[in-house]
Amino acid sequence: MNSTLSMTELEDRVQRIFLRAGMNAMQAGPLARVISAGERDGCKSHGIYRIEGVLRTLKAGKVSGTAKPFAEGADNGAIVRVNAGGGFSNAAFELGLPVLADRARDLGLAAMVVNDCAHFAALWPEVEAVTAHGLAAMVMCPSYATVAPAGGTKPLLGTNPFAFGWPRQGQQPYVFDFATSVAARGEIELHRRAGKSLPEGWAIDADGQPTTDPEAALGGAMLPFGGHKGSAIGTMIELLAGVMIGDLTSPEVLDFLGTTTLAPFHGELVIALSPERFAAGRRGDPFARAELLFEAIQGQGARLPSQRRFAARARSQAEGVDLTQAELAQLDRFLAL
Ligand code: NDP
Ligand code: PYC
Repeated sequence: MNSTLSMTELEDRVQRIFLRAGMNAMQAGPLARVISAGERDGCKSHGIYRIEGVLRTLKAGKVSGTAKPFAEGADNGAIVRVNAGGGFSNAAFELGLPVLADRARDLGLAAMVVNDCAHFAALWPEVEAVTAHGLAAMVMCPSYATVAPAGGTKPLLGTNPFAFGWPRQGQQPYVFDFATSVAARGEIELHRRAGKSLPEGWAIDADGQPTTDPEAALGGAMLPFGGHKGSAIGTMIELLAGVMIGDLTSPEVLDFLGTTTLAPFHGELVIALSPERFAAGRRGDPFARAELLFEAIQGQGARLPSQRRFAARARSQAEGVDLTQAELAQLDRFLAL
């Protein structure tokens, strides 16, 4: 039988787990919010299942639970740089967001570089936060070498998520957010825990042969989505959000950690764009024109990305977040540590 918790109860419980583990409020608060939001929106691969990995990473000394992110560089240019101080990316993002939004409005576009962070989270909370400022957004980061390049057989690229958001007046933004592998690694781990086979085409085993066995997939390599196309986008993310920002690429992250059981440690790139400034009055209001496109998509019976998530959110907000007894017991166990 399942039980429901209100968002406040869930966030409070998750935050207390992290505070008990020695984290400061600056780290624990944003982490509790992002993990609880994952449960609220029906994104189990980045919900409370991630708590265990956070605690493991803290214990292994591969992230600082007491870090205080700080701004780096003092010019007023388009690049806003935040150093996470070895903590989680989420606190650094929250620190840099107001400056990023101001700069993007002033200049037409701005980018936030987050360096030296542990990063395990979904990117849509960040994309949504930028769109709340009336700006379009792109967010990307590497992870650790777990994905074979198209035509290859060994893990090299990360599952490298890419997210995009477009603000909409009076309704939820247009947002997509996905791994550039066929599936996020979290999905493979959840299949393993549930004793379920993977769909075909997700992974290869250590000998480079296709596999539907989650265990063999975790020991082999995941595959990029869309063959050479996903492989190239994954590589672009290594270049822009690894090499270009002076931070680790996915193979370097794996060398640094020596395992994929801890949260990856690298950087992140957040780009904010002002649609009004780019359109500069040509062909009318860009937001109104975007609505025509969304209507045409839905007019064909297709759904917009994030519609499922927003519906799950509305349900959770009305009825509470649904958790199994096993999940609740796990939260209690973490609280008793
Ligand atoms: P999914 O394949 O579950 O979803 C990808 C996106 O596509 C979502 O925005 C989803 O919207 C949308 N979508 C799904 N089906 C349809 C459809 N039929 N029509 C229109 N849109 C659709 O994502 P992944 O498993 O690839 O990634 C899950 C999460 O993992 C992401 O949030 C990502 O940020 C995170 N991740 C994080 C990593 C990290 O290193 N921090 C690494 C890899 C992944 P909806 O949600 O509404 O279904
Ligand atoms: O689900 O692929 C994933 C992932 C990697 C790092 C954080 N999430």
